[in-house]
Amino acid sequence: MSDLKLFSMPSSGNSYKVRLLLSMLGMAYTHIPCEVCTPALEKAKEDGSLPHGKLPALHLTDGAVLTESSAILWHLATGTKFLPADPMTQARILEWMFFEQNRMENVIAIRASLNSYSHLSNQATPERMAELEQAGIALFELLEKHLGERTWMVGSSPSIADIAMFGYTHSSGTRGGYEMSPFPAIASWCDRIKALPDFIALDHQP
Ligand SMILES: N[C@@H](CCC(=O)N[C@@H](CS)C(=O)NCC(=O)O)C(=O)O
Repeated sequence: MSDLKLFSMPSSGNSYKVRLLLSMLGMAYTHIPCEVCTPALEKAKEDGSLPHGKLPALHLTDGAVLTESSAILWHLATGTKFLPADPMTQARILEWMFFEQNRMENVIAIRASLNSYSHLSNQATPERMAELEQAGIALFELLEKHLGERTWMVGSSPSIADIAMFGYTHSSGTRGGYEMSPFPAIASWCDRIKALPDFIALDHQP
């Protein structure tokens, strides 16, 4: 049996989701940081540590390797308070996790990447940024309505739906360049997540 090992990108929301849950679960692991455009990332790709060529990748103690942040969150949260056993609650959690990957990530995370990674700046044309801004605002309006009516994304306690949705949403203003003041329910929800025990910020490195 080897240690639990996480290959993760320090600046990435998808990797952050996994680091955040591991912290909240109090799980010990070895962190292998692989930042974008660094030799560490190239090495991890070349030596087979990233079966799909992407981060995060969790190397389990039995040698299995799990990729895709949502699958990793689901695996780690199984049997914990972050993934209640009730089937309808689980379906709702999946609903938001798919929403995050299919609707949010390709707008919010892309705008943040174009805004903050210098190697992508040539793709950050005014037209593309404006298009992503409008698409993001429509998503935040939807999320604002949802969170205006409840405390957590699903049910009455924080779950991996909150962690998945928080991964990029929390830094939409600072990294994505979105004006977030019209969305107070989203801000309050972010504050509730930040107040949870063993919360860590994106830039906290294990
Ligand atoms: N849907 C995947 C996305 C994985 C992904 O695209 N990871 C990016 C960072 S957010 C990555 O590995 N980029 C490095 C590269 O493509 O070379 C997940 O949620 O894990």
